[in-house]
Amino acid sequence: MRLDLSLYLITDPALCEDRGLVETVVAAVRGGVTVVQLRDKQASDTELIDQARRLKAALSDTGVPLLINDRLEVALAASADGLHLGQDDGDVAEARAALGPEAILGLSVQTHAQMACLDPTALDYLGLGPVFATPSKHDHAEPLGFDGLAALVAESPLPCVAIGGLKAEHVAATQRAGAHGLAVISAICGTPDPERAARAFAGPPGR
Ligand code: TZP
Ligand code: MG
Repeated sequence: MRLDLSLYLITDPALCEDRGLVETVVAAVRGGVTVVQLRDKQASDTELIDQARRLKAALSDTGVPLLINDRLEVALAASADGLHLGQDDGDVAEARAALGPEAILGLSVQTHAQMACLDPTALDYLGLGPVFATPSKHDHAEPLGFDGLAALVAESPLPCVAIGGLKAEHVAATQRAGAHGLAVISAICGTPDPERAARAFAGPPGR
């Protein structure tokens, strides 16, 4: 499946609660989201597999890939399009071997040391951040700012998506830093109109 990192939505169960997970994601995809990552630290594997299957069915006609955060077994059981791993979430080579060559595999990178020791042949993209401090992730690393982001992107052998406190107003600065896209939780999930919130990342109509 083609990977377009332009607008990468990460789900948050609390922020999607009112509207429902599937409805929130479908609306956001109508608004222009190009990748969806299912992220829920509290759900059991069984619950997450069920959510992933429902999301996969809802996205089936859109060409938008569904990735699973952290949990290889869930990605496999739900036939998701891929997996996103943090630095402590398991071995990239093992995940690639289990998922196969066609799956999308991403890795979070926060530092130059992490960038220097990753294996680009096993990965499709990197998530770089946080750009800004954010309440959406507990214990996140020191924020990079756009200069720090640009310095990491410059060393990356793979396409990069920036993350952490990003809003529609940050699209231009993120592109100037060299990232291929923005990954967001609250700027889309935490809004009353996820479709409209996603659309804002494409800029004003007619631009
Ligand atoms: N990883 C680094 S920051 C972050 C994750 C999962 C949370 C991003 O959420 P938000 O609401 O877009 O700042
Ligand atoms: Mg993780």
